[in-house]
Amino acid sequence: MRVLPLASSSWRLRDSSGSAWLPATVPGCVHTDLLRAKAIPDPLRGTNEAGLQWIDERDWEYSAEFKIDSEMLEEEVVDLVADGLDTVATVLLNGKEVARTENMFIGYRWNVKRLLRRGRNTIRIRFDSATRYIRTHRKSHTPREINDPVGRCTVIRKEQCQFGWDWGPRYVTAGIWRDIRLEGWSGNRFAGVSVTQAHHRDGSVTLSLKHELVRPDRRARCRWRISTGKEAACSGFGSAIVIIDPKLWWPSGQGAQPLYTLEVEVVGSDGESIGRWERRIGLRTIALDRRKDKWGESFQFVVNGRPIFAKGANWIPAGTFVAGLRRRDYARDLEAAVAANMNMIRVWGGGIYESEDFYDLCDELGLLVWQDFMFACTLYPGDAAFLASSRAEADHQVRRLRHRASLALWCGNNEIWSINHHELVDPRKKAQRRHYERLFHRVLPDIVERKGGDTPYWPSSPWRGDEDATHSGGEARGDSHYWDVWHGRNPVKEYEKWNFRFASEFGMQSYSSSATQAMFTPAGDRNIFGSAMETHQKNKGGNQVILDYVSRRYRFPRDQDSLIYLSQLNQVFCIQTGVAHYRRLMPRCMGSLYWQLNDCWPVASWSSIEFTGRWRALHHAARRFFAPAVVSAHVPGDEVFGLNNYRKSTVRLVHIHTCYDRPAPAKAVVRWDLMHLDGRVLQNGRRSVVLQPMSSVRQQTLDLSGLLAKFGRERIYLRIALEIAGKTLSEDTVLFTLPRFMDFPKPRTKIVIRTKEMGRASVSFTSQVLQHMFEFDFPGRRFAASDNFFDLYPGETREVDVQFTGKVTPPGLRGSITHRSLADSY
Ligand code: BMA
Repeated sequence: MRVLPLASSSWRLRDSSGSAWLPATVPGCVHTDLLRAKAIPDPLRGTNEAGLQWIDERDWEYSAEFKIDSEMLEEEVVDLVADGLDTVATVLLNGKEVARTENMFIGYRWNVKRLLRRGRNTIRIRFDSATRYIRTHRKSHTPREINDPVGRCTVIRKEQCQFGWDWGPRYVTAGIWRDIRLEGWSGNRFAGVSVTQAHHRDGSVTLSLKHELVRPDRRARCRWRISTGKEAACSGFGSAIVIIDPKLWWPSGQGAQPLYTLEVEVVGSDGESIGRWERRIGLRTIALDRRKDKWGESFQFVVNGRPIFAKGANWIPAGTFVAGLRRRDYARDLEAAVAANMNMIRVWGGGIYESEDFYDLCDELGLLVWQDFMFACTLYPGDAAFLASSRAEADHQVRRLRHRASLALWCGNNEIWSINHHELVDPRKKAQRRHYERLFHRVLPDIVERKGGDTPYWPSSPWRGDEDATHSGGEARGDSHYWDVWHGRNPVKEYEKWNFRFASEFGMQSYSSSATQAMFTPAGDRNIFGSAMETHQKNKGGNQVILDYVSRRYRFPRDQDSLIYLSQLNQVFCIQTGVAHYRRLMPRCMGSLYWQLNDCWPVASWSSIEFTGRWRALHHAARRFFAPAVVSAHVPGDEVFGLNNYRKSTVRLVHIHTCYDRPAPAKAVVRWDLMHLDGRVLQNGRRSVVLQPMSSVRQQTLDLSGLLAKFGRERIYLRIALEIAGKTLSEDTVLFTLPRFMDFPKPRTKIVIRTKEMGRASVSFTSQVLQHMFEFDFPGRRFAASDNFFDLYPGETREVDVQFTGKVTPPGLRGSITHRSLADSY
């Protein structure tokens, strides 16, 4: 195979109506090219979004010249290979049309030999306006819109959140968004290998290789070589590889992630090599285990025979413009996911099938991937052309990703069933149901079954395996999205009302830090109801919802920075309530993926990592509540407000639970201290326990009715902790009333800063009183801290490691450190 890269040619771009040519980047897109050429202001800044909507009304043209030598032309076939064209493209070589495309997610390949000539050639790709395509195609498809403010984005196979989402801007872009090249070959072409694994009782593994050739050759054979990099490689001939002593791949927290490099060469019946294929694979089995049990039907991922409680979050595209995102862009957030003790990421269906870098990282880090097909929320058309295009897309993506160690599930779509359930079961709307079923119950599962190796398929998220879309259905089977808290504005306690089998979405918004807001608007323009901030709050009424939940729990903030801080504390409170509940439910519930891990621009959103990479309070908390060994409290009852604001509390008992998901048992100590805000210990206790793998145990129940009555629920708190080998691995603070009713003493903090080598510092904090959700910052500096947003207990010193980018000195750090806790917010 002879390859001529085209992405590195010098590309130019112009508006097809004949504007001047601008330099272009491939892979890239129109918006980022225009920005680079200073032809538009920064799309992520201020209110620029509204003024840049003209871009998608135009047609755009990319052009480049390249040289071809005679050797390439001596090949029998020369394919033009485009891994991604976004989206309505006409491809021309030397002025002749090669093809037209209308699906961003298909990798295309056309034999263009007859159009090429030795020496200079020209390639031109014209992108027609996708919004015009939408206006002129499938006019009869007019579904109820869920996210697209203009409408009908589901008629085109293009990244759906480009059309606007409740956390992202509307930038309908165009461009060559993945690699493009020429591939010359003769005789035959080796198109890929499907590798399936059989894990035997004796521990050995057999890999079965099924090679795919463009021209059938029944006598073609595989020559293979497999190595881990550490041990001597093994090689052989044939379609089966037996590995006697396999090093198994595990999700993070369950074991190591050894990856084997598998090289396969296919030798044709003429004895000539047809081509080579090389990928990294992991030896593991992954099953979605759905078996009848006492609650209904299980929904759990089983890896190498071991049920895994899925801990993680939902992934959206890592940028507003996805072309050209690099490994380091993905590494930042995926490494942060693992640092927060996650083991699963759900690639949500309104974005893109991610790049190889993304899945490389998931394989290396041990992040299981729940992979949606890219269909989300709104109903899709079902005409033959649409289905054929979706089939080709699925075929391309399944074959591209099937060897991935991390790939745990293919899921048909995001929420189309649950959101449109009423229409889909409506007997008067049979065609819609038919279209839905064809795509998600026939076309996609068929491809996964035939081409996807061992990866399971699940038609939608959420889905129950039948028509039931109720919460109680999710208590028996399938996966659930729970949005009664946030969208439904229900009390946060209602997370505990439902015993879901698998919680694949639930979320609470907060504001990005002011450091991240500075990316899009100056300090003087950050009033949350002003237009810059509202442009960066996409959920309709989102600000009101944040304020609503914040005001239920906290005092009126003294300034906007305090509001941002409180919005983040509230987000922690909500998601922690949910996750702790789902983990306590184990093994009935076997997964908890919150909405959402990351952002695609600086915005108020449900994410735990801001667009700049800064961790919101939630991400620090996630590291704690997803830890392998945790202690958590279940406090039944609630504080309720009756007529005329009369307040009553039914809180009395505290159940202290441990949840543990490491593979080996551990001896531990559960401790509790009932504290008065003035520092007195009112009652305490400890209990030695043995934590069994995959266990959730109620270890202790305290009846605090007497002490609550005696000291007042506003003045006491319970501190719970879990120790293993003398080290506190998990701790938490339980409050018995809303924090706004508590008189947290005004704190003073002693800070000691010691710098170490290479921009590292250790910072220790001591306070004489409880400081709830203590946060520190070094404004203007970039740093990563081993912890933040924690409770600082009276008389104790908390030491935190901080890694700065750049040199630091103790006086410099002392001069810039800021800190606060809840008592400073009002
Ligand atoms: C879920 C997702 C997204 C959405 C999020 C927040 O339902 O699937 O479509 O962005 O909620 O509303």
